[in-house]
Amino acid sequence: MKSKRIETVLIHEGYHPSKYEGSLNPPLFQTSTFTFEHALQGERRFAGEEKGYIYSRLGNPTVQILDERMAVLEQGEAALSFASGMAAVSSVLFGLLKTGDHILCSQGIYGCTYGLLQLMKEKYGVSHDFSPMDNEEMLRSQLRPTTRCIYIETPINPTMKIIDLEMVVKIAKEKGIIVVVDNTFSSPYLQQPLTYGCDIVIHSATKYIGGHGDVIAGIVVGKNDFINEIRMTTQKDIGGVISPFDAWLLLRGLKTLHIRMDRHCENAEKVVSFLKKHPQVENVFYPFDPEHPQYGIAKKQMKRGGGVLSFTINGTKEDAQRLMNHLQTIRIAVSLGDAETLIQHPATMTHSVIPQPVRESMGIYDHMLRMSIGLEAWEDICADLDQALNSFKHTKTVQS
Ligand code: LCS
Repeated sequence: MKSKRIETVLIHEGYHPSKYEGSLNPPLFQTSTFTFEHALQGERRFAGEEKGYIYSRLGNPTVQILDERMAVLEQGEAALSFASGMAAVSSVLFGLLKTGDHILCSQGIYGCTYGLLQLMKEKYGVSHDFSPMDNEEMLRSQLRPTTRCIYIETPINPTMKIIDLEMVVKIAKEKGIIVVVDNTFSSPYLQQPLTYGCDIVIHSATKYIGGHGDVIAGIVVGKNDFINEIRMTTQKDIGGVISPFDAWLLLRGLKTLHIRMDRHCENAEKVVSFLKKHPQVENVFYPFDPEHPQYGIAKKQMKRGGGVLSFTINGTKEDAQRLMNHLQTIRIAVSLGDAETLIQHPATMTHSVIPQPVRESMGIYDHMLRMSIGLEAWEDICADLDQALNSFKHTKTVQS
């Protein structure tokens, strides 16, 4: 049969009720271990001579359903779920790299991923550089003979800059470099980097995949060989596995990903047009805004612009904080992809571990705010923003 559409895959892939007493929903195998019928069965399972579960750090049926669904959603061969997005990122990087290797990274990444790169440099001798990856020439000039991995966020957290996946893959393939893409901001519904030839996709499933702000989890998708290697090394031996209950919640969240994402995008588009007209707003950053410098690339590789946007105000850091404090419906919180609209101040929150000069070279300024647009009525989100933006009207120091 022809492969199914994404909306159907989100709901059915990897599960059939007939295998589980007709249960419409995948059962939750909330167990740490699995019993063997006899000693030899245990020996065979450990030796890989017989299929079957052993211990939930090594595999669990609920988790396996999630992995199979995610692999198909990202059009990869296999997937692995983790206890957090950072467990996924670190398991991939520690699995791929060794002392002396070099990572070329998009000029902008989540604060804790930045922290991990620093740790890998200082303690394990894996170096990195940041690159805007704006064009082929620039990208080529920043590759070293030791570059083993190109690590990308697109859209970048929180600047919403876009990296051209097709261009990066073309150059990486010439040099045998592995391309890793953190696809958290788009979810597989809006962007599928493996279809452009990228090698590995990572998600903080905490965000859109879970969708309800009640799970911390991560997922990695890629080729069988790589996923098996990670399964048997950094996942098994470092041990950042997902709990069966969290996998179950993610399976529930995935069923509505398409509907939620469409609504997040529709609401974000409305908020973008509202913010762009507001006199207190300096700049708005959203991939599907025709004025976004990489609008053409975003259009090429994303279905829609997503639910996250950032903006700078005509004011100071204190004005940005005052604005946040005036909000009534919008919640002040990090994370994204939830039903609730969230606002945070990257310079003092998600990206505060990055030293200010580096942060500014990435385009993260003190008068910038990031919003994750939720599923409320867009009119209410805009009204809340409007009253909060007007709160510093008469006190602001306009930036030159
Ligand atoms: N990758 C990206 C792009 C992220 O935004 C995050 C978390 C992670 C990886 C790590 O995932 P976690 O371990 O939290 O599941 N980003 C956050 C943010 O922007 N606000 O709060 C967390």
